[in-house]
Amino acid sequence: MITLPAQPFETTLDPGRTALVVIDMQRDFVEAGGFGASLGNDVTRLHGAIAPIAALLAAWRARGWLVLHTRECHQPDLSDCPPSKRERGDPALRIGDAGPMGRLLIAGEAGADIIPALAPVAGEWLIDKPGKGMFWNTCLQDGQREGLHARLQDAGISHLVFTGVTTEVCVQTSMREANDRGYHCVIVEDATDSYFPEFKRATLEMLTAQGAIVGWSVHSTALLAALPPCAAC
Ligand code: TIU
Repeated sequence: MITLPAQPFETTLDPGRTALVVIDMQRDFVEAGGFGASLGNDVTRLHGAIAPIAALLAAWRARGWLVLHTRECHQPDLSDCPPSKRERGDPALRIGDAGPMGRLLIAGEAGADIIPALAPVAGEWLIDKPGKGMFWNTCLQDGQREGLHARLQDAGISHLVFTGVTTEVCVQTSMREANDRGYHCVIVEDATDSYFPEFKRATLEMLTAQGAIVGWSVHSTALLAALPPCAAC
């Protein structure tokens, strides 16, 4: 087992049974002209997470460990986008409207792609999700709604390391869903970001409070230093 100097106390990861999860590092959230910007957000606030995620991806790839990327996006006919989601608030553009990177949050459009710096490579899982959490309505197989959990179980995954954006929305929802399914969850504090720094800080505190009620947090440098050496490193 790998020992991590985490918050709120030391924890462990099981090498080979730990997947790196990269939540929604899509152009629609990170770049100008996308969904995040349409909600009135300053997308540059998310850019600090890119380099730590890239370093973690390199470490996982060098060891041959599983990597999952998620994308929040909808079908072109919006059949998986409930009106309650599309009609919310007063954005400059709504989900499915045409923007500079194509239709917002629609699968197949340029804005829905993962940013080039963190693009998935062969063998990594790419999970399209219509909600904020990565387990709901993803990896549908034979009409079963819990496909991702079954796939992770089949792959022998027991521990999940969370990164990506935004901390309090899709990362937190996914980590909570995973915790309820029995995964040992760790969030990497500098590899996640929010448009609202105070929300990020509060989320990290609430996830780890009460004796790691949802899981642990760790800095990427401490995580990388704790990983076992490998031939390709
Ligand atoms: N708006 C916001 O902070 N986030 C989202 O809508 N989705 C994700 O967090 N990916």
